Amino acid sequence: MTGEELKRRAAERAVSLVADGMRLGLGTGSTARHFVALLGARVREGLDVVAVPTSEATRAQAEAEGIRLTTLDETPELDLTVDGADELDDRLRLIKGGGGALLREKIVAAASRRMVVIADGSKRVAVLGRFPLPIEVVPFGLGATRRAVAAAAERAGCRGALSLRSAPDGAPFVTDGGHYILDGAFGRIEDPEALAGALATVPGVVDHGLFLGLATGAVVASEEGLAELGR
Ligand code: ABF
Repeated sequence: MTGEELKRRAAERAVSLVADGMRLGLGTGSTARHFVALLGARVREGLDVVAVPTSEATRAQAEAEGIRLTTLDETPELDLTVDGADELDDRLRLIKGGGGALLREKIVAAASRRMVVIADGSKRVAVLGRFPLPIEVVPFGLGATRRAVAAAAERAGCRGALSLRSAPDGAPFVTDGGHYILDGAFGRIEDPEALAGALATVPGVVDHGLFLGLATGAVVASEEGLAELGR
């Protein structure tokens, strides 16, 4: 089975968790894209849901699929968010933000009663950190913020290169919120809570890709079948 087929499998299972009348959060990335496409098919068959997209890319896809959209101002509490991840561990701690949408993804996940991660088996790790940690920062003061991020990470036992993410044209990648992203190649993050706490103290850091205590469940598809964690 190809990676895309595995992602689609996980997305199919997640679509079966959606019921009439639900208020949904729609994730971003190639796995979430399968979910949005499958959800669109269900909507065209008569399923009645409203949804908040976590990125402009997902908004465009959901609109094209005919999914009714809302905002967190109109609908501040959601029933279920389904989103991908770059890594997840057995305690449902995540690294997200490889696609650059981590800030909206985290706001939407935090507004949801349930957040279910969909992923192929390659995303499951024993210890987070193989995937560089995305850290969203304000462009003003970048040099100083970068030094402060490195110092904060070191206090939490994490060292490694912090690279400013680039767009395909070589300019800095700019998020939907108008911010930059530093990718922290820390290697094993032994204490994600300590790192999250340290990063939160740095002025200029808007948010980071450690999602701790937000995911309530996961559907992970591999050649062996579907593994479901949490709820
Ligand atoms: C979003 O998309 C991100 O938080 C994560 O970075 C990425 C995962 O993408 P994919 O499903 O394409 O691997 O969920």
